[in-house]
Amino acid sequence: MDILWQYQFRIILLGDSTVGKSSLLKRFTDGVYSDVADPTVGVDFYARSLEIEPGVKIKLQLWDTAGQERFRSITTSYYRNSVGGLLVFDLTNRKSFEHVRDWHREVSEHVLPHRMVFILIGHKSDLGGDRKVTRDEAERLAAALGVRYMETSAKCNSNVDRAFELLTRDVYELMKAGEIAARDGWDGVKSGFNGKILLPAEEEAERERKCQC
Ligand SMILES: Nc1nc2c(ncn2[C@@H]2O[C@H](COP(=O)(O)OP(=O)(O)O)[C@@H](O)[C@H]2O)c(=O)[nH]1
Ligand SMILES: [Mg+2]
Repeated sequence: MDILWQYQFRIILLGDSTVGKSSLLKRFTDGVYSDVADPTVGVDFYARSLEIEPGVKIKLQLWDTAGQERFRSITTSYYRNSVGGLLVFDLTNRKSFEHVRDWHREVSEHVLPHRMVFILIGHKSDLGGDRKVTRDEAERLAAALGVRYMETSAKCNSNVDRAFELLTRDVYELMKAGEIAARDGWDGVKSGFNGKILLPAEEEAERERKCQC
């Protein structure tokens, strides 16, 4: 049963509209894909747990930016309360690739003095014939930004799990090294240990108890 977690990481998806952010999330959390994604229907966040090493389960809270992709329309707290981000572009859409630097700059500025861990995602790799961005130039951008690069397809379920796992692992390693830590008033990383491991139901009760004060 999927009830215990030691840490929760809050991760956001960034990138232009229609690059495939919601499709990536649906594939990763529900295992489904639809060619007729409706941009107006979406949930705020998705969740899935990963066992990052034996006995260490990390709950990922994955936030979608449905309808807010217009540059600078996303609120600062949305960035600030996240520990990781997938910078997504569409391999068949040159403009979406050119905007990656803008997304990266926008977010990095807002989370200062803290840092966000990113992974660059070239998405829709199944549409190889329509490719407008080479792997080489995407890798060069990733190197310039100091992040990993991965090509994914939600349609063919290629590299989707792997991309989320790699990002999670990077955050986890930085946390183990003490470079990222849970802080009061910050939702990026939460620890399930509070002397004991809380079950979700207990957490709920705990929150309700606090609210009555
Ligand atoms: N060929 C292909 N199309 C995709 C893939 N992922 C998403 N799409 C399509 O791209 C369009 C936009 O996807 P969506 O997830 O809504 O993008 P968002 O606006 O970034 O959330 C939809 O028609 C999807 O079906 C993929 O991996 N391959
Ligand atoms: Mg969407």
